[in-house]
Amino acid sequence: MNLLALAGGVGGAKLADGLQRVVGENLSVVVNTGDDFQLHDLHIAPDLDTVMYTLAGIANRANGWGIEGDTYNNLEMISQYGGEDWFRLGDRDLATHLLRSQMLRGGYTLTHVTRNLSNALGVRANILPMCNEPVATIVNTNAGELAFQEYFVHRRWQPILKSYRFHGIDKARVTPEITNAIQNAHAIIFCPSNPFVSIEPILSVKGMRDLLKKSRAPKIAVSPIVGGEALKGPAAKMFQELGMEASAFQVAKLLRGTIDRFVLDRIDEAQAPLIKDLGMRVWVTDTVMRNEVGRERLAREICEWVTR
Ligand code: FO1
Repeated sequence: MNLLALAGGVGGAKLADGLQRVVGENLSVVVNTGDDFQLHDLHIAPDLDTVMYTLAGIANRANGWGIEGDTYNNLEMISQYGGEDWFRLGDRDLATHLLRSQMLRGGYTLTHVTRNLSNALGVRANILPMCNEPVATIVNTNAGELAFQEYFVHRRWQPILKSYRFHGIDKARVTPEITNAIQNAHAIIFCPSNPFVSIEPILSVKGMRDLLKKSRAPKIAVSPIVGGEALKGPAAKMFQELGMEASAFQVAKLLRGTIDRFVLDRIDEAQAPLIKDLGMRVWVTDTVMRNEVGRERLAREICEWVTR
């Protein structure tokens, strides 16, 4: 069975890992690149790397991002020079950014570079950046307009969000690799990633929504909001600041018209009838992936549900 997953960072990477454990190289993961930015003249792609390291089995277990056991000698030196040290690039992680930047400067696409790096790390799934063109998520907050990592990491998502936009999205196009993966997918899974700044940038790439609409594969979303709280990061806070209730039902409403099935945590079971009323089939299970066993179990349940 060919699976296509849409993912942002840590939460999405966990389910992608579960799916890879079930179908191996028959998984393609389309990853948000709106979080990408330039630092020390390097191209940093946090979500791509989080997915890549997780699928390679080398992600830092405590953070979910970065590499397990990495050291920070370069960061100490940057700090000593008075350079920008708020974004913690580990020594091993730095190699990824150096090589990626070098290959991009050499004229290779981000899709090509990502395949190269992830193959070298032994990743079985096909990790696909949402587009090859640069796209940058910009948030408008009570502290003014901020680049995404400035908001997320430097300011620890404390500014109040008013709105957001994806700079460069008008020039972004679905890649041939993504077109192929969507056309061949037997199921399309929206991982539990932030609907505003992880899933929406992917869907906003020109051609993406049309391709998804044309696909007859079941389209299943797993809620990143469980019991009114985000599994990780600012999603719940963002819902509130944008004037919406932070709930699985609200996630389903945002994705109405794009998905036809919804995976709901047991804790939110009372919302199942509301989501069914949106015209979606609902599967209630334990969605919080505490370890690798949990990731694989959830992935397997989803695969069995769609083939039933
Ligand atoms: N997140 C942090 O909260 N602090 C960091 O210092 C940090 C460094 C970092 C380095 C490489 C990388 O690939 C990711 C990193 N992240 C860090 C995570 C990341 O920027 C965010 O979690 C995502 O952009 C949101 O999906």
